[in-house]
Amino acid sequence: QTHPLALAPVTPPPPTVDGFVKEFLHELNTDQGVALSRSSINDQYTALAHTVRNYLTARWLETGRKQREGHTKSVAYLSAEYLLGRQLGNNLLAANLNDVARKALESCGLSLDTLRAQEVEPGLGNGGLGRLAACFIDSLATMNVPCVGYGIRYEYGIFRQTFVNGEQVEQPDSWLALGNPWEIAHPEAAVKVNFGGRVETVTDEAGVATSTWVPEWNVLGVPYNIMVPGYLNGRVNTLRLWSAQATQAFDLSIFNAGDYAQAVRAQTFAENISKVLYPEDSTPQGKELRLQQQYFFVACSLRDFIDNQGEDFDLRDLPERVIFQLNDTHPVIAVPELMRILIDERGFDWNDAWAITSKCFAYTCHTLLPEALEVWSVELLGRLLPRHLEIIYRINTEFLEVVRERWPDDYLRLGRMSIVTEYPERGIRMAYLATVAGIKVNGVAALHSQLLRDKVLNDFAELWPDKFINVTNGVTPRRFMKLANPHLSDLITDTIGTGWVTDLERLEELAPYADDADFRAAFREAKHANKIRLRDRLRVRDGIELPTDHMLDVMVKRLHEYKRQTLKLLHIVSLYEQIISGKVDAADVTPRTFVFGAKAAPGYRMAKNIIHLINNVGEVVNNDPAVEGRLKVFFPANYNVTLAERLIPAADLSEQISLAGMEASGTGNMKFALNGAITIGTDDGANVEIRKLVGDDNFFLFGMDEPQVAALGAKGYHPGEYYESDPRLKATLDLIASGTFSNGDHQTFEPVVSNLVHNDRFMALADFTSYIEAQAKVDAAYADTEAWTRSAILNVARCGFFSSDRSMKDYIKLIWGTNPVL
Ligand code: 26Q
Repeated sequence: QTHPLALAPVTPPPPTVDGFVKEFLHELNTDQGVALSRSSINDQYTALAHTVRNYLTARWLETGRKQREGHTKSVAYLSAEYLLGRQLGNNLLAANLNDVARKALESCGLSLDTLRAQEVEPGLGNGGLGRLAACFIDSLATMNVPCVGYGIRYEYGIFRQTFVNGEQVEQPDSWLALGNPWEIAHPEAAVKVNFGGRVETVTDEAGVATSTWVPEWNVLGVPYNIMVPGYLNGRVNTLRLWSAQATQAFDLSIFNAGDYAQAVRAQTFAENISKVLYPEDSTPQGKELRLQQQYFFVACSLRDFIDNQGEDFDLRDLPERVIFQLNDTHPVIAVPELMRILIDERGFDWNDAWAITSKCFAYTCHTLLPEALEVWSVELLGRLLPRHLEIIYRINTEFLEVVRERWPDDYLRLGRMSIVTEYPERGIRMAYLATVAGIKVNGVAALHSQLLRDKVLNDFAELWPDKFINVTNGVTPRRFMKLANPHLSDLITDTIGTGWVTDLERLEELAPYADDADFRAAFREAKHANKIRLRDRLRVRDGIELPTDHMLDVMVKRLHEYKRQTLKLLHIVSLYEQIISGKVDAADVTPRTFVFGAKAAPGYRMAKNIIHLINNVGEVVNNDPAVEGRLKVFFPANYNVTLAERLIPAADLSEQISLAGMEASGTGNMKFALNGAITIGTDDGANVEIRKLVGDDNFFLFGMDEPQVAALGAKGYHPGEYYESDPRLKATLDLIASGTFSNGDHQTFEPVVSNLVHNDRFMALADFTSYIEAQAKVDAAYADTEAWTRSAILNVARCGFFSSDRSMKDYIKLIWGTNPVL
């Protein structure tokens, strides 16, 4: 009774220029409902995106079918953030449609580049953690590994940053305003999520207690699917993002029925849950809505995954079907949720439920900062998720039994390890819950993993030494080399062939060419072309006139004190101070352009003050004739993935200057090295591994290492001593304090200066001298163009390890035990 044509997915015309034109015009006419002659750029962009999507659809359906029928083990990546970046260029690349699309559009009188510029990037993440999730799903698709990414479809992603008189002002990111051609909504597959209420416990004759959750309100989770195409391999995985919607029951129950208008307004209460991404990335506030978001997407995702296993699936087999990878603690509420499903909905007893649950999760930690570890207040958790709180308490009781057995009478240890803390209020330590439940706990770079074992989670590592492993982060070479840096990519491909894009260790074949003068010249030409591309972009984007004959020195990352943007700033101000005080002749200064990119969490006062200071320093330095144009400081607003793709390939120097022991890994550092920038950096995060691979001669190391930082902290750190004893540092800070960068006003930047001199938690002053000396070495090295180029090439050649494909291989081997499936 089925039409024979319906047996296979519909495929678009062959990927020829004519076929593509046909499909594109069909989309424009039927989907957008406009003729080419009357279409807007957004119509054209949307039709183009749909055309590309159509070419991928058959593969997508096929991937889904195989995954369902194959009963293979999947990775379910649970992440509150996916910082995807623009989709069009990436998907054209993955589907090998670039040339065809360009020509097809040309034949319609349209420019592919113009249409690409129309896309608003989905900024559904804060920074490194969200971008890592995006790189990982790209790699898994490219490596043919079954994976579904689960997350939240925020209506507003990370805010858009603007500057008003040098100060950060946030604008909402209405990325969906013109539609999102890459998503497919499935309202019919919505999932109900309960909240609030109470737990009823009944005890039977045998004394066995049964708990039932009687929730108070609920919302619907509507899934939106986004394609995740592998690179040229025909696999298309799925990213499933959940959007919150009100239910009927909701309107009538907690908000008074009868008042129709009020009931309709009440819908927004439910829809608030997926309204906006929280823009904090290191000091989580225990906000109720944030916990709602976490439970919302986790409950939807577990329900979805389990239901997709089919009616007669035995949940005892769940560990053979899935590993839920927890991207930081944000989705850890999934642990008690799975227990609840197994016990309350499927009738398992506690031990059987725990036997299953404790095989289904693994936990990735992304921090070392104590204030970044999530702790949920028991009061809040009990109010929002009373049954989950009860389950967490039982998990804790049984866990502490294990601890007591191993260390009888060690009460201090019991207190230290308890999932439930009593201070400063009673709370649930989500990292501990994840550690207890996870089959593995991984840090994101070798040093970070070691510090997790030795410090943050030391008690747990003593109990379960094999649970703790390292998987060093990586980045996708598809987006961050092939797409972002076509000049260098073409040069590499011309030299060693195409294989490197999916086998990045092959970049080492470039190493011999570091000694080839022609190759070095070609490499420099690519770098220069990238500076011109960047100059053109910044000109229209920000009205910035970027010199293309300067050393380009770049620091781009979230604004945080531990990352030490102020240290970079002290370097710049110091150079300036030396010129205006006549200590240095401007003509002897190496021409350098400093570029910053950084968003501050909107509530982070100090970070915002630092942004203001950077902007004002730029204003003064850029316009002072005494500098003779040899130093420029630019801070393009709203650093995002799209800008990163232009900026990183143009950079000569990569600033990775966090206080040792603070940056878990960093991933920008990897992107720069792979694009031929040389790093000036501390011995922190993945910098350690970069330096080991590229060699000391090709890396500018400075500053204290982690043990030295710890020793200085233990001894007592007094930044004022550095200020008093180093005249260059003193002159630098005094210049800022004097009001030079604030029209003579002494108050504006007083918080930054006095914090550095009197507190300086991240020891910028202690590392200042070492940093300045390393920067002098940078200048000297840059003067020898051939030697510099050689070093830059060796950075590219030796950093193949930092492909996210390698990270994924490590996860598969050390944690997941899943297999690539064709
Ligand atoms: C948590 C609760 C409430 C509100 C916000 C948050 C929250 C959100 C985002 C906490 C942390 C983040 C993001 C953290 C992050 O991006 N960490 C970075 O992860 C990268 C990938 O592993 C590392 O390379 C960086 O070193 C690390 O800082």
